Amino acid sequence: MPEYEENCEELFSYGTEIGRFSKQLKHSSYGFFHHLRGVSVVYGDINVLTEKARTYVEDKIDLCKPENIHICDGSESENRGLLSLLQKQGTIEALPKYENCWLARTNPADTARVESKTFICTEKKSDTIPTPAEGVKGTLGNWMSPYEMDKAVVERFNGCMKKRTMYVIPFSMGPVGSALSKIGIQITDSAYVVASMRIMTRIGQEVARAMTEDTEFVKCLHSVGTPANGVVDMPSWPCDPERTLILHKPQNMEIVSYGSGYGGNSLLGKKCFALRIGSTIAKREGWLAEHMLILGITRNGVKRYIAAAFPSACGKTNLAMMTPTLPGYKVECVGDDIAWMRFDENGQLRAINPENGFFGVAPGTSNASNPIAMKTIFKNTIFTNVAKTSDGGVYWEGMENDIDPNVEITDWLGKPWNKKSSKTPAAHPNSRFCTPASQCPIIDPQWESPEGVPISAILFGGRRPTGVPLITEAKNWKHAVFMGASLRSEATAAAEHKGKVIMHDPFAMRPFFGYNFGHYLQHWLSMEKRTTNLPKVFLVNWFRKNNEGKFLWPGFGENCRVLDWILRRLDNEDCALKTPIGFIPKKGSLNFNGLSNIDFDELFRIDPEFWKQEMSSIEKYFQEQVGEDLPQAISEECKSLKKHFDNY
Ligand code: GTP
Ligand code: SPV
Ligand code: MN
Repeated sequence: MPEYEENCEELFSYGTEIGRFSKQLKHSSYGFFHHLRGVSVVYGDINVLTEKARTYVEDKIDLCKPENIHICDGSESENRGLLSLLQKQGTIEALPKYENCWLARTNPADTARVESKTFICTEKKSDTIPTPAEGVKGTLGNWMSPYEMDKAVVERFNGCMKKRTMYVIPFSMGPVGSALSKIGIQITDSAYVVASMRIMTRIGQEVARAMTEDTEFVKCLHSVGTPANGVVDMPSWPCDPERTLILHKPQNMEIVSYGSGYGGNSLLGKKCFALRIGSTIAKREGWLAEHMLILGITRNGVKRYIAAAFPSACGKTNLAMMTPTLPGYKVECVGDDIAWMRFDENGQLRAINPENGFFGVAPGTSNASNPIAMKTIFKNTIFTNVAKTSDGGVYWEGMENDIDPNVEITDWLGKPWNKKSSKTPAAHPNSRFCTPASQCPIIDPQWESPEGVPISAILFGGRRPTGVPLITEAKNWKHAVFMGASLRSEATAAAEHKGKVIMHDPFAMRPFFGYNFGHYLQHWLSMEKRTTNLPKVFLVNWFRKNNEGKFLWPGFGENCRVLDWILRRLDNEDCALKTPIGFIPKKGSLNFNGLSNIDFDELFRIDPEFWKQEMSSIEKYFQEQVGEDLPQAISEECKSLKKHFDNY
């Protein structure tokens, strides 16, 4: 009994709503009070963890030395407690215009993924990245040795959670219990991360209960960190940008992330697990973990599913939720960022969305561009780094026509902002909404189907202001893999790259490969052996511009015209013209009904000068970056196309 009294004191000194909640809950549902490695468990039931999971947590307690421990159960009341704690800490504020919506402002030094600080750790460097040519800096990922990783982890994590709460989040990527799903345990010292993970993944008791001692899980350790000099710049958003590191050790199914609270750096189920670790599991098990949206499209009562890989901030969320402008079409959304796909016993490619929410780019989202997103995000949503209106709502670039013109605006940094006089954007270009997928009014009825949805076509795409046609169909599977490998796109605000340089971004996966890109290409090529029913593959480009720098294509809902052409190709309609770079629509075969001023010729012009340069760049990229690891089939595709344009 004295121990219990003492614990109540501790709970009180935990000092927050959540502490009081825990006290109530402990009396009611959790029964006895517990310690783990001498540290009090102030919330949740450690007995839900498997022996292996508990051992993992204990190890990290010894390393991080938290003040107390909170085992997440995923409940509504837990969430309310966390949100109220975050409010007290000044991390989030309420947005009273909407229902259960919140605005978080990060430290301005922590606003995007940091690719330069993201590493894969393997014994052999060549398992992680291809060997670049002499004197060339590799750009297909960063490698770290296990020795360096251990050193970096100890330097940063030893005692990093002193005076902080360690949250333990059991989570599932994919519907709980589906054979295609995978489980993770994330440890974090950020309540913002817990609240966001609760939206983005399935978390808590339900997941813990689905685990047995045999359940493998991905071990995810995260701390926002403290700068080496001990000075926290912004107490409402602690982070350590100088020493940020995002580490992955595929062999141990382990992720360690330090120093950032933002997005893909801290919501470890997303890029770290579902793509980087995921791609290594997929390679081993014979499936694909890809940076792809999944949508269903119905035409004439026939429904098909399409997956599409575009680099970060290049249109996945928008396409996944599009409102078709053509009558008779219906689009439904399965996922907007990640697809896990495998061929079933009948040779049909099937995909699941391993996520449970959308972490979507806010700027550009409006009732005109993406009305479905606008119908999704105004309840139960955490907004990060958007601007705020004086009537308790949000604002970002693109929402000009969606707000009351008389409201005052406070920018993402908390400063007054005025459209006429302010020279900086109101919302950070990588500001985002974090919102439950189930709220999407066009969420596909099959979105949580444990066996996944059948995929008929795969799209690759990027931001290419010049040269690349609106749509091109691959000639065959090898050419399709070559198309994915040659993908290039303008840099965006989703990571730290500055300016609008055209970057190579093979398969829209450059920041997300968990292993050597050459081996990844081999894996894609090998799919041909798994089925006689390969999906058709297309390259799209919504972003081609005219001489005046204006987009040639209206995009968004009008992209259904391109999907329509794709569906007709799936039906083997004779509407394609063979060109050296693949099949393009025959003139008149794209449905332009109701559209005016579309310059078909310019949208589809294949400029030999452009393609000569493009093929030189791609060949150089493959030689310099992939070298010996480039599969012969891809090098042959490249050579023959280059030769064609060299001889033009
Ligand atoms: P991540 O979440 O970073 O992976 O990004 P994403 O691929 O989901 O990109 P998203 O759909 O959020 O789009 C990013 C930006 O591209 C937004 O500002 C959109 O307005 C813009 N965009 C999307 N689709 C189109 C389009 O068809 N045409 C044009 N011009 N812009 C588009
Ligand atoms: C991306 O950058 O591709 C995203 C956002 O989807 S993040 O979760 O930060 O990776
Ligand atoms: Mn993404």
